[in-house]
Amino acid sequence: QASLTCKDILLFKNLDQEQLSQVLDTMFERKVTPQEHVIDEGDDGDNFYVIERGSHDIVAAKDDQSRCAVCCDNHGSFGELALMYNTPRAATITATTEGALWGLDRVTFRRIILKNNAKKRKTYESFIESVLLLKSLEASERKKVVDVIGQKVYQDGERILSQGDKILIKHKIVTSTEVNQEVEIGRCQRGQYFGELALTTNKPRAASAYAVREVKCLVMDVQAFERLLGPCMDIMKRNITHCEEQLIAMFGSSMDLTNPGI
Ligand code: 1OR
Repeated sequence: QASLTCKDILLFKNLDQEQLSQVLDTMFERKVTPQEHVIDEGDDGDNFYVIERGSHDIVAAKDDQSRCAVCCDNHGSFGELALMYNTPRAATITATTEGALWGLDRVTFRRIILKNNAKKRKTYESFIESVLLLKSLEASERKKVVDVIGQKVYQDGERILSQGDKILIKHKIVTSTEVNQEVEIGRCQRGQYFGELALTTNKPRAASAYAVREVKCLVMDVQAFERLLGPCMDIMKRNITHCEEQLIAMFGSSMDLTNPGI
């Protein structure tokens, strides 16, 4: 069923009940077979797709010679960029197995999802402006960041992220110095962030984070961020000195970044 498959789709998260029902009612099923091109780079955008099952290759031309490719297994979505920003398709998507997709047409996507996103932008724009990590982005890029964040609330004491987790933030940050013993290393306040280290370095989480009282986080979907703005690392590199200062403040030395000691 479309509703089950779509429950974790970020772009649907801010919809109210009525909007969500409208979207789900409009979605149609599309079966795909191996080697079928679901989307061709450069085409105009017709539909947004949510994956019910099946694997897909996603290939985007980086420059004249090089391409970058990822594969997508049994979950996730694609085809939002052309519809959101009125741009040609940014990648070619080919089914590699038999599969099924839920499609949403451009008109409904723009009428409901985009309208909702405009509201979300108004709510978060000034907050995003204040986040240091995103200062290296251009203003137009920062606007787009709002499109790839969702909101999540954590209760007092709840673990927000775990040390050692392979990829994937607000208050207390804890690291272990001895086996199984956690020591508080700092607290984050409004406008600060955490969790970016594992994104830019591809290392396991260097520390755990727990909520102190109720905490409201804006959570950024890394994959969506990368699709939209290019690999995180390249973006963060624009601001590398600032990043390093932060790391040194957090860990004592930037060496710990490459070897979190887990
Ligand atoms: P679209 O409407 O442009 C192609 O149609 C879709 O592929 C695109 O929306 C995204 O949903 C999805 N770069 C661009 N588009 C991507 C990427 C991507 N991944 C998935 N899509 N990159 C990943 C590697 C191919 C490049 C990241 C730097």
